[in-house]
Amino acid sequence: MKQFEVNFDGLVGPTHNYAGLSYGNVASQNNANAASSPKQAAKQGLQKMKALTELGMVQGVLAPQERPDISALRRLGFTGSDATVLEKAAKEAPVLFAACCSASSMWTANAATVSPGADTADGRIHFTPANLTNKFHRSLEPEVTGRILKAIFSDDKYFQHHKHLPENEHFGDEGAANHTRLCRNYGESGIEIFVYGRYAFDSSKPAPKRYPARQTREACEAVARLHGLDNEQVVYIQQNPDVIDQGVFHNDVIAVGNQNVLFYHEQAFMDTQKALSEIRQKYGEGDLHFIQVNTDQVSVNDAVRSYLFNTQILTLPNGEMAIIAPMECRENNSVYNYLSQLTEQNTPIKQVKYFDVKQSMQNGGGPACLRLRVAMTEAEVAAVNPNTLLNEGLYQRLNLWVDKHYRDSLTFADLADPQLLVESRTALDELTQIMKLGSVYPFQQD
Ligand code: SUG
Repeated sequence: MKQFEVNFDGLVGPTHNYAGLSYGNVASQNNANAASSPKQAAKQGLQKMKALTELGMVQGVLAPQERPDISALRRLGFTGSDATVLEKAAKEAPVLFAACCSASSMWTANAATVSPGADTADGRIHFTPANLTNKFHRSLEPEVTGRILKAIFSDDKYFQHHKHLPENEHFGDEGAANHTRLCRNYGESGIEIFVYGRYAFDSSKPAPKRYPARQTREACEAVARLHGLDNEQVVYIQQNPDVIDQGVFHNDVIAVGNQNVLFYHEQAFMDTQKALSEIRQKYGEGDLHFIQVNTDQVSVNDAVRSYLFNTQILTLPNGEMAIIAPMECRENNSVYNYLSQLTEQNTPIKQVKYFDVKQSMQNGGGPACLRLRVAMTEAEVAAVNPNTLLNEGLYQRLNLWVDKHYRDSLTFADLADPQLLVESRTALDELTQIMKLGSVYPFQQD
């Protein structure tokens, strides 16, 4: 039986913009109010997806969410026609309004935590959408994320869906961005690593001082319980609070794993030696590569600016691994030098490919933020909604769809344009038909 890791990338939505909504995410704050290009953003994402299929990978697509989120604005007390709601909210509460317009669902590493069938008690793939409670604009995502996941992974013989954790900071959960899995083969049981920023119910434990820790230990434990994971196969690691304070708002900004490789920065974790020895002991027999990048090779600041660790490590069909990196890694000298010598070392990583995902990077989303990994067997892949798996035909169709519906440029003032709401809904309605998702959006259900 063949086994795959399928990357489900978020298709960038038509309202992609820079609103400076993510305190603690340096890029989001630095680019606040810059003009964005939704069209370019969506195309950059599609190009990366297409390139991965050309490398022989199975590539999936996750649909964006409905924005502006009129139902959220109504829930917050804005009334009248949709156009009036937009106008009043933009004028009276511009920050709230911007939050309700964010296309942040594009970063599907935050869509959910996924445990493959080889790890779970009932042998099915388990999904828990992330509640994303720490940021208001992101907390609007989990309900529709759950619906989209169910429309893609609908066969309950293979797939089990849970509701997102309680919507409270105590259970702050950011999904796969703080979760990685090590294994020999994708279809064999592996070690699931959950990384958290703080304990919610014990304030005596270390926590960052400047920026928020979005993920709690208690949330990680709840997800592991829901997924029926064996404690002997789970490792919980606390993120180093000092790096959160330097802009590492998710673990996937400072560490990434794939199969028998864990690639991480020296300062990523609170107690690195303890974590590594627990991983080694639980992993058992077999080659395991801990690739540690030291501060004198690449500083935390350079890692955050280049997104060296927000790279995708892929196992190619020939068994070698490749790193999918953002162009920013090529432009940073220390990072580029590091990556150039890495492929010469005795590790499975043999090549680095650079991609332009600048539109996303400017909001703090690199290649790894844009994808949700699902390790699957051939039978499970066959049970996925086939209209969400990228092939030449879907790629062409989605490109034409973007050309037809997306704007070249967007500023804050444009977000209140009632025509943008019409354009977005028209686009999404057509998308649900292309991808055969059914009526997943609130506007399709009213
Ligand atoms: O949650 N940025 C996202 C970036 C998410 C990156 N994901 C991972 N690391 N996996 C966030 O901070 C910025 C939106 C704005 O400012 O307009 C934003 O939501």
